[in-house]
Amino acid sequence: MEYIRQVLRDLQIRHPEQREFLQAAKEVLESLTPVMASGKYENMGLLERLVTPERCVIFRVPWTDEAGQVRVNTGYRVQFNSALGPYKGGLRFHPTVNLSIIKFLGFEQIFKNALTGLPMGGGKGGADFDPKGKSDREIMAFCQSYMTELYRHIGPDTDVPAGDIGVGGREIGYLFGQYKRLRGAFEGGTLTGKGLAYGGSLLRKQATGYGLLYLTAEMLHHHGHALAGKTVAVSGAGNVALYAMEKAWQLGAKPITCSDSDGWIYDPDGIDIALLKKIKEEKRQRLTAYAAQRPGAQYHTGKGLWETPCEIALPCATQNEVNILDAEALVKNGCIAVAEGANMPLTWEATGYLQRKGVLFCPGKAANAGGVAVSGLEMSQNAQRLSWTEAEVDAKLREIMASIFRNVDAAAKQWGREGDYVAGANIAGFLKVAEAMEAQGIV
Ligand code: NDP
Ligand code: 2IT
Repeated sequence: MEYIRQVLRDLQIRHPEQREFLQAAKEVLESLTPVMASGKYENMGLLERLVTPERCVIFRVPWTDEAGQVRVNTGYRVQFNSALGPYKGGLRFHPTVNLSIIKFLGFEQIFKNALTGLPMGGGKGGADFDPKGKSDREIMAFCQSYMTELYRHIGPDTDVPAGDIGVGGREIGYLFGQYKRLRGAFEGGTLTGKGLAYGGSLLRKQATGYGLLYLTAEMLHHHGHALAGKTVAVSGAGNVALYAMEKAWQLGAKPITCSDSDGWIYDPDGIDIALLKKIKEEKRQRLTAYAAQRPGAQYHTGKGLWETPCEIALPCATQNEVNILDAEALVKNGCIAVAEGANMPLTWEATGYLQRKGVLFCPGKAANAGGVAVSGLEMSQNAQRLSWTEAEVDAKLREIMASIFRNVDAAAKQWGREGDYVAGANIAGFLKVAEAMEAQGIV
């Protein structure tokens, strides 16, 4: 399709250094071929508008470390698309953060948020700050400085940030405190992932991992398999991975691996969630501490996790962590389903390989949408000044994940790509955003 090729070529020429963003744009646009046939989107420049953020804010974040030394990081907020609602998406604090990473995440978020069925546009932000090894006071100093610039760009009806890698409950607390102080008002709906004591939603912390398992169970069931009894390889040991493993156990499956950026754990008895929570959430230790306290668990440095035989693989750490060699190992060892807990954890080649080999594959924008969905529910509760019970939020999360799977499956069928959930998710998300953009005119 010439129009799609043209838009991708122009992007490549304008932003040759934005590798991750180009990868995400290519994956989405190439799967839109069937819906571009009418030619109407080309005339209205819809794809050109879609791949161009409405606004990118880049700013200096100065802070002082424990030694009294002033340090400077770069902060970002990309407000990508507001056709469906206020910009919505997390903040990532990690030394690898740059404009390409934030644009790829913001771009994915547009379609993910559309799939939830809730009124949220797409955005993402963060900083190249490394929270590892920092004291609580240093984290607070950084968060306060970051918010001192960001606060003028966000609000419950404009842009609503939340967590992502390196940003959890502690960071959201410090960010919210500074926002409230600068605004001079308690505007709960400006940030999600807040603590339960000050306007957070029950189950937001668990939502991405739990939602991933609800969707995986739906996908397996639809293809005649059960989740119960399956062996599950999980990567990462952060927010998404932890609660994916917890829900896997609850649904009768057995998670046997997890990882951090130094190495990975193989635990033949299944990962001990209580121990892992203590190590990661309470003590902020490395996975070597898990191996030291868990008889039978093996610790391996570096990569190699995907060589572990498993029936289901759930990559929950970071982008491009599963390459073609990993995908080949998964297929060789009998893996039947892969669902992305992280954003874009599979390379383009790895995704294509799994699909050709008949492995069930669900992309992150559908599989990990439970987190932002419960963020949307947190916004609703804040607007109502009410808190829903855990059972209410869980029932809504289950229904949202089931409906995402139904819509993605139906779109794939309708557009001649049955079983291709990459195409299904991209097309279903795109059509909703495109309809809203068309209705709102050339903006
Ligand atoms: P956390 O910071 O809680 O955990 C991240 C985990 O991934 C850690 O174990 C970390 O190891 C590992 N990791 C991070 N970067 C790298 C890297 N470059 N190489 C190897 N391992 C790495 O983040 P989350 O669990 O919140 O996020 C994980 C993924 O899920 C991300 O892709 C995020 O975008 C996505 N996601 C998160 C949602 C949420 O609600 N939090 C919602 C939807 C998607 P280490 O400690 O060594 O850095
Ligand atoms: O990638 C994601 O969907 C998130 N990090 C969660 C975003 C949110 O606003 O809850």
